[in-house]
Amino acid sequence: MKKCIATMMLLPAMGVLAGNINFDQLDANGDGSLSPQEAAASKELASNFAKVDTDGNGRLSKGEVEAYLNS
Ligand SMILES: [Ca+2]
Ligand SMILES: [Ca+2]
Repeated sequence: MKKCIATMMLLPAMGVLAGNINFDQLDANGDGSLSPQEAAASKELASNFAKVDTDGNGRLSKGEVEAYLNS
């Protein structure tokens, strides 16, 4: 039971970690995708841009960023 409670307390903390990349915050012009310039605001996205951009169109969609974060 104690272990269960600890896990439940850890989950929000993990959410905060994932929240380091906030798509809507990074999408400065609100067009629903991140340009390389917008992604540059996140060190992690900037250094993994090509990896996150799975369809290779030079922009990161919300789905691409979420897929990367969940990988
Ligand atoms: Ca944008
Ligand atoms: Ca893309």
